[in-house]
Amino acid sequence: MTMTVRRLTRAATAGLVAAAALTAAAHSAEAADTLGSAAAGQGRYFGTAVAANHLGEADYAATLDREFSSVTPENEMKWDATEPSRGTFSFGSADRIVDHAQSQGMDVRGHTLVWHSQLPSWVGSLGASDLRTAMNDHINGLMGHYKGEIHSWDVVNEAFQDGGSGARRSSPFQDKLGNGFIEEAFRTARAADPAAKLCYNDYNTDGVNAKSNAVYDMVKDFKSRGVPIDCVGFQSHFNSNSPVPSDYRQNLQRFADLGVDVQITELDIEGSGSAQAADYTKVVEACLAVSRCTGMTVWGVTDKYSWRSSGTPLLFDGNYSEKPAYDAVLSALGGSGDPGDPDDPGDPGDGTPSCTATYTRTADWSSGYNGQVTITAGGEPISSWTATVTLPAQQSVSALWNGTPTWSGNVMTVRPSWNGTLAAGASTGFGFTVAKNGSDAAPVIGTCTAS
Ligand code: 9MR
Repeated sequence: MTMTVRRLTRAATAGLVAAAALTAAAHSAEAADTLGSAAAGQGRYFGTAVAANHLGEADYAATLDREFSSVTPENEMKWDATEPSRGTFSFGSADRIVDHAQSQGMDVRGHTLVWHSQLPSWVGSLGASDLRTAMNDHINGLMGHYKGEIHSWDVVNEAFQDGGSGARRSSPFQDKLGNGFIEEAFRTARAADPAAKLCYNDYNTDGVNAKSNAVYDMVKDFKSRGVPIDCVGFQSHFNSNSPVPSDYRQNLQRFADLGVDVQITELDIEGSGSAQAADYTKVVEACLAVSRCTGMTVWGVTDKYSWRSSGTPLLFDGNYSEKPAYDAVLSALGGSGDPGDPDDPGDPGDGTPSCTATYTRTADWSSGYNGQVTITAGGEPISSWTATVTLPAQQSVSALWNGTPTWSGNVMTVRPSWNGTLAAGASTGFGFTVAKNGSDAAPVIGTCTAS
């Protein structure tokens, strides 16, 4: 796929995008019983980070589509994913997310154009003049491809050091181009897509501290000199070492007072139960108290795929059940969902047997591999389950244990052998051995259904 062709294709679908957005707006007026619709009632978006490789999982997509009004590709728009070698752009995974979001009428946050991490090594090896050209080419390549389709771009990410100094972080951009690289990136970005909001995004800037002071000074300077900047993103990754700051609202407000929007861009809070719920409430209330806080994004749909999965920092557990934190956020947004309401999808007691299926490759050798599918019951006990495994065409299964397979072409449907009955939230699984026959690709696991 060449960039030019895809750019034309994307522009040609703009009419469809507008139509989808209208559908979503109509939907949100109906009932404020999801995060997205409740936030819309407050004039805000409520988004999540999304990974393209989970969009095929039915429960993941159903939760995403039901609850969220904005998405941020978690990794798919980063430099290593989009320009792995100089001048060769690859947009496949990012396009899948953007297409999915548009089909659901969701906004898209672009993340991220200039960042020291997930940066291919070729960038770091360029001399200053080449690096400047490469940075601007990268911004133009991404923003051109998605022109008119991105609500806000994180133009520059994490350019300041942690700790007390408020200094710039060392990176190829900082070290070779100096402080001016941020300004240059924003100017290039404005010209590339004048409709997109241009954000600076960082972490540990959520309260008033040396690092947020340094970002504040930069934004103030940009505003006074007419450097184009529209928004500041506060990542908001919280845990016991880095709790929700007591001056969070005050910090958001002082940035807003500079004349930029503020957004909570990567929210997650490690913990569980009512303590986690109370922390989420603080965050939502802080955003709602600042009129220029235009929206919130949590950094993932479900705890099981979080970058900090052991800290269970998100709103849905590994079975896509709503956690107390979910109910707290919905309620803080003024939503009408009832905590633990058995009629709410995903709440325990909703009377609907459900399950999820997750896959791992447990052993690997040159001619084959072992796969394991873990089946986990949702909020109700179940007496049986069915999962599908679609194998790449060349591959064949030579053994299967703890399950009973039936075949249709290369799709293997697996039902329990002895292990159909599961308590709510309990897990079992089946395993299988695959002959690769020249293909090392992973199988695709379909929706788990339960009775
Ligand atoms: O969640 C992302 C994870 O899947 C990646 O492995 C990681 C690699 O750097 O990046 C994570 O997302 C980061 C985001 O892009 C920028 N802010 C911090 C996020 C958490 O590390």
